[in-house]
Amino acid sequence: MYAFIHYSLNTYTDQEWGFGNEDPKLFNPSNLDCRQWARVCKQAGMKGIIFTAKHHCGFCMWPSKHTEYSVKNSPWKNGQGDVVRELAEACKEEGLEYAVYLSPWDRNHPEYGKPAYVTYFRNQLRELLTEYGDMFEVWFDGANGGDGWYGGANEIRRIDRTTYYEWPETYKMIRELQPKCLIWNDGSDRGDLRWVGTEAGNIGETNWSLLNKTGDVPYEQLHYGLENGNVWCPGETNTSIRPGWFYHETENENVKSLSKLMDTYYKSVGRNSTLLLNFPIAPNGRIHPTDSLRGIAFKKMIDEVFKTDLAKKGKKKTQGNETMITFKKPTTFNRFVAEEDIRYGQRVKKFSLEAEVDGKWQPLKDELVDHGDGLTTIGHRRIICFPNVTATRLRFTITDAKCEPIIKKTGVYLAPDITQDTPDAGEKHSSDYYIFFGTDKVMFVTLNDEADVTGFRYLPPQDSKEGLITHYRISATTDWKTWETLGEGEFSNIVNNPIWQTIRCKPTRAKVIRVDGLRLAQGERMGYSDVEVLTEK
Ligand code: FUL
Repeated sequence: MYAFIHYSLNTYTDQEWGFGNEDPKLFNPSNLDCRQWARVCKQAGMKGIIFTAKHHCGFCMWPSKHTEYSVKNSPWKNGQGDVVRELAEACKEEGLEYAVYLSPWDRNHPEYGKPAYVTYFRNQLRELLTEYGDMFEVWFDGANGGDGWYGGANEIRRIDRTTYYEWPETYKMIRELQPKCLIWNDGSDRGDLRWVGTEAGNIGETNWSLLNKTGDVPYEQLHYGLENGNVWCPGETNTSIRPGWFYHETENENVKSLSKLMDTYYKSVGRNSTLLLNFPIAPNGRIHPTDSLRGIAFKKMIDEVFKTDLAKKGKKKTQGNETMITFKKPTTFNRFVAEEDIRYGQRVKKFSLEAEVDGKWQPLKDELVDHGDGLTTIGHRRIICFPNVTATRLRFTITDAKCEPIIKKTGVYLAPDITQDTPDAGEKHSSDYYIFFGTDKVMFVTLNDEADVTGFRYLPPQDSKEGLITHYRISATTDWKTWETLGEGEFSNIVNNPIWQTIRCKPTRAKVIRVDGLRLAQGERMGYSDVEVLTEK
């Protein structure tokens, strides 16, 4: 587990993606404290921190020599500050590893889309690789919505992701300057780690750490890996402790619950993946207390669950592909852990798990999977979760493997019940409206009674990109004749992170809200999972 930290001008504009024309003067935290970030992350069990040195808006959190669009033109520390340096030092003090996210897409840079920008990008990366000590990873996000400020051009610029950034050259530079630094890239050139195809916090229950060296990586391969791939490329599950990546005050009530975080843990670390958990920084320059307390509670719960290996209280005997654990007395447990020695590769393809209850063998399966029993490959670590079972023996049998399996560890645990904790804290669903479509791209939401509307919320389709609105216009009327625009813009990052989107407006009298889907991610007909109209109390 390691932490992501999202912090940039977006923190001050309440956005997920900046357009590139936001004023550097907005960056003026009252109490920026990278040591607080590092302490919280450490106590939350994180081994390192990956920091958004530059997000898509192009604003640099370090005083780069190569641009004026950075902290050096902000009022913070009179332009003398360097967040990257403060964080690198704080990590060192706390014994954490440090890394950066450097967005290839830059909505500020005038040359974006032209060859000159690639040189600029590489120069920035060189600065980060040479002036701040060792980095454990470098994160190149693949997002590219097309439009941006681009030095005032204010236009859509499309690039060819497979050729434009000349990744082989850049990789060569990274390998030379920091040979141990891992490359994360969801672009075309294979990095050392792969995205898992979703930002919801789960990887496939069958997760091979292999991909093919070349060729496209469709969703199935991102999520499940490739059983017979020819290059080692493990999955890194990235998700945020809140719905969004950046801090939004409106999400203070939506920090993920402990049970949601544990679910994420089982569906990432417990599925042969690393977990990259994001903590957004609040406008004052610190991790919000709700997030830090939740993060620390998360680590405490992991420690609690895995405190006692009940197998150690019994007798374990391995013969061939079968491991039998015999307990001294009937023992209650609900988690099983197995680990392969991945220095020799990931070999196991299938196994079974059985508990002897009252003298009868009964099969166990992973209750967190949607299909099958989840007893497939193992890899670095596989955690199988099932309801409490009280058994005298437990039998773990490898039934299929690529070649001789090498199991490093097995363990049996009893996790405390935390179901009283609200599982999906904060995501309300309410559809008290009459909704109908004017055309395929115009939706009307009629309120029961006229009200002073202060905002509108949109929950996009959850299972596909079809009909998902990326650019919207929201307007309101009381009489179907005069319409007032409540907001128009982009739902940033909605494709990868299809969470509730909130648009706030000055109180406006309305009976009907009109939603125009100006651009859709896919398809011709707009879709939604739910909508909500915010009104004055
Ligand atoms: C995405 C980006 O577009 C988001 O803003 C965020 O940085 C996330 C980690 O990756 O693709």
